[in-house]
Order: sequence, then C-alpha cells, then structure tokens
Amino acid sequence: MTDQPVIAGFFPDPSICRVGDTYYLVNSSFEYLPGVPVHTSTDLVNWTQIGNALTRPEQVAEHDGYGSAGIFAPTIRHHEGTFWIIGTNVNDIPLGRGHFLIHAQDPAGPWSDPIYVPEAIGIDPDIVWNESGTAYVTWCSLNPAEPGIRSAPVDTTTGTLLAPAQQLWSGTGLSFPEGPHLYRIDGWWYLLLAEGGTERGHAVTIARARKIEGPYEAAPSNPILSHRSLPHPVQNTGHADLVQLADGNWAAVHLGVRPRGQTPGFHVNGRETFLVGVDWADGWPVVDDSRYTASSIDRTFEDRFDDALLNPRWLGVGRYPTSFTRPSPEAGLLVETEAGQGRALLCSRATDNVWTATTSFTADKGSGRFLLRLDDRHWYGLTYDGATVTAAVTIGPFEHTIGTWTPANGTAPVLRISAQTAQVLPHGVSLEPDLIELAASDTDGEHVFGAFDGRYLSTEVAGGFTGRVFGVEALTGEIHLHSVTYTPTHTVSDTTEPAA
Ligand code: 6LW
Repeated sequence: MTDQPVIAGFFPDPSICRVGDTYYLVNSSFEYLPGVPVHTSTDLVNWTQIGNALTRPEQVAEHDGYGSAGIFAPTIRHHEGTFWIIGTNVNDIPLGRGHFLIHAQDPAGPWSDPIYVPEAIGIDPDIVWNESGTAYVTWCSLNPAEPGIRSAPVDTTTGTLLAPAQQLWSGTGLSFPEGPHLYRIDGWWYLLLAEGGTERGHAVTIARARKIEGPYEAAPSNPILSHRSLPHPVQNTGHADLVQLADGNWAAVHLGVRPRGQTPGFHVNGRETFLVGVDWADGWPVVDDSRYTASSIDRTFEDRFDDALLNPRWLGVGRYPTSFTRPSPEAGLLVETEAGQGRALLCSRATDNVWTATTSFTADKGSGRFLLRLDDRHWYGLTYDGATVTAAVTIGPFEHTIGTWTPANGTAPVLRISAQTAQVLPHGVSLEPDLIELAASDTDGEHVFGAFDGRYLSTEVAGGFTGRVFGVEALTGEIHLHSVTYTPTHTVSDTTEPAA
C-alpha cells in the first residue's frame, strides 16, 4: 500500500512523460514564482527537481500573489525531440488569453516564451498528437454555454484552433469533471479524467473511443482510482496521468493528501504526488497501488546561499525571488523590500509531517520575519527588527502577538519553527494535525514562545489548492539572510489515519 508520496509537499496535479529511461514530471504552482516545478527520475520513485518551467516575467508577469490563483494543472509531453508544457494562468483568464503553451529542448530550461490559446478558455489543458502529427488541445471548459471537456486541433506555433472545439466525454456524472489527459493506445483514444472535486470524493475515471472526437464509452470499472470512504491514510486521490515504462509496463502518478487530526482530518502540506502501478485488463487500465513503495528520502537541507544561482526550491509569492534578493558581497543573501511593491518572501515547500526549520538573518537596515504560511491570512511567524523577536499567529482576520524576547548583545538570533507531533488525548484521538512550535535562541539559550494548533495552517481551514511553505520575508528595508535549515523527523505518526 502506498501511503507515502513520491514527491512530498505541495506538488499537486502531476503530469508525467518518459524519454528513453528518464521520466519528467510537472506540477501546479498557483501564486508562487518561479512556476511549474520540473522533476526528473529514472525509477519513478526517487525524484529530483531540475528547475521550474516559468522563470521570467515574459512567461508570467509578477502579480499580487492572490492565494490559489496563478498557475493551474500543467501537462508535460515529449514530441519529436521537443518537450511541451501546456497549462493555465488563471490570472490571465479575464484578459481572454487562455492556456499558455511553452516548449524546450532541455526540460531543465530555459523554456520558451508562451503562446496563448485564446479560443480555449478553461483550465487543465492537455496536448496530444495524432498519427498525422496534428496537435490537439483538450481542456475543462469554464464557459457555462459550452460546458464539459472540450477538444480541438491546435496550431502549436500560433495557438489558433484549427477546427471548432467539440465536447468529448464529460465523466460519469460526478462533480467537477476536469484534469483531462488523452492517450493513443492500441488503436483507441483513451480519455482520463478527475471527477468528484479535489476533496474527499476525488476519483479518476476513464473512457475510450475509436475517433478522437468520440463517441466515448466509459470503463465499466469506473472509478479506476479513488480512496473516497476508504480507511486509507492517503485521501483525496485523483487527477492522474498515465505513463508507459521503457519495458512496456504502465504506471500512473496522481495527487493525494495525508490528513491528520480529528474529523474531518486536516492536511497541511498540500496535495502531493503519489505513484501507482497500472495493468490492463479487457482494454481498460487497472490500478495496482501496492506495486511501488516510496523510498524514505531524506529531505534535509541547509542553504547558506553561497551559490550564484538560487536552488529551484526557493519561491516568491507573486514575485520572482531574483527581483527581491541579491547575493551579499559578504556571503549570504540580501532580501529587500521596495516601498509598496508587494511581498519579499523567499519560501520553500514544507515536505514532511514532523520537521524543524531554522534561520539566521541580520536586520541592521530593516526588519524581517521567519514564517510558516498557508496563505496571507493563515501564518505563524517570528519577526526580528535588529533588537527584538516578536512571535505572532494570524488566523483569518485575527493577527495576535504572542510575545516578545530580546536576544543578548543585539546578536542575530537563530529563529526556529518546528512542526511537532500532535498531542494524543486519553481516548486516543489527536485534535490537531500537528503543533507548530515557535522559538528563538542566542548564545545563552533558547526562548520558546509556545506550540500552536497546526489545523489553522491546513487546507481544510484556510481553503485553496496549496500547502504550507516556510521562509524569510523582508518586512521593511533590507535584511541579510545567512542561512535556512530544514530537518525532517520521520515518526510513526507520519501515517496516522484521521480519527472517525
Ligand atoms: C485543478 C483541477 C484540480 O485545476 O484541482 O484536483 C485544480 N484537480 O484539475 C487545481 O489544482
């Protein structure tokens, strides 16, 4: 049973392709820039992030960082020597721009400037080529007059549709048929969908047709993947993509979450990427969720920011980190605010259930904050202004100061945020998914401000499509960031099921 993700942390809506013995995988990135993380693997289990596809304003303009907007559900494919990604920047929908299509020779980048598909307004686009080399874009329509999953041939150099869009199969009748992927397999066109919404009812369904435009016949075994109503530690499973291995076998990646705490269960690290095996029976895919075991990768890191380029793990909220950071001549990184110009938050995804992160920054010319964030309205953090550390929690509209502490000698303190195992009550239930401890230390010792209920930094409370990130933000002026460390601890509670 696969109860651990192969890519942990907020990496939802996975899409995968294979070239030779190597697999490439992309995910949604929402308000965070750079966008669309690109991972690679040779065994489907161990993945390395090799870059991000959207790295510059010509591809995605900087924006206000509105939570869970931005980049939705990309598809990656390899066709005749070129990698293609098609996705949606939902910030562009009011501009009538539709999906973006980019390409690259090297999936680590650089990726091309986008072309847009303005006649295809919606989300979750897919691209596939037929035997004559014509590309088809297939997407989830947001136009109430033309609902469902729609598809049309597209000119990949201009984004123009080459024929009117047609409605394909729109699922088995569950809510939110979306996330379409089309495949040409053994003389059939297979259309894979996500249905049921991306919460506990999420499912994967499939249909097939002889012609790309249909008619589509649903698999008798639908849904072919769902954990709805099952006592499984991984929930919300859906939004899959199939891949054929070099040896001819098949697998699929899909999203899932790891809820903890009392009912309804709270997931905190967002929707993560999981892997299952796939067999074929009577012309339909059959999921085998025991084929792969995710390896327990050590995701520990310590970044002293002494490389010329930032590691691709670092993100900004609506801003590229390169627009608000620069290397310091004395080692480390300068993080700067420009009056009134959005956020200067350098952050990275939290990937584990139990972990500790620390930072140290100097604030001689400004002030900064180390924080754990679900979105702008849900974060816990430690502010340092060069003299005093102030702990605060923000839950919805309520920002509450917990306390202040002054490090000795005005030295830069080490700030610590830890996600800790929840308390287990006498009847065996944990109320919260975890506890978030905030602390600061100097050479004399550590001051712990307290440990706070982690459910307020969960998707079930905050809403949206993302997960927790942690990082350092310049609040005023400029701060000098010396290091960030991240150290996961693996415990039995990593797989605790939510209590009924
Ligand atoms: C995505 C949709 C979905 O566009 O969630 O889980 C949406 N599936 O397909 C945002 O990730």
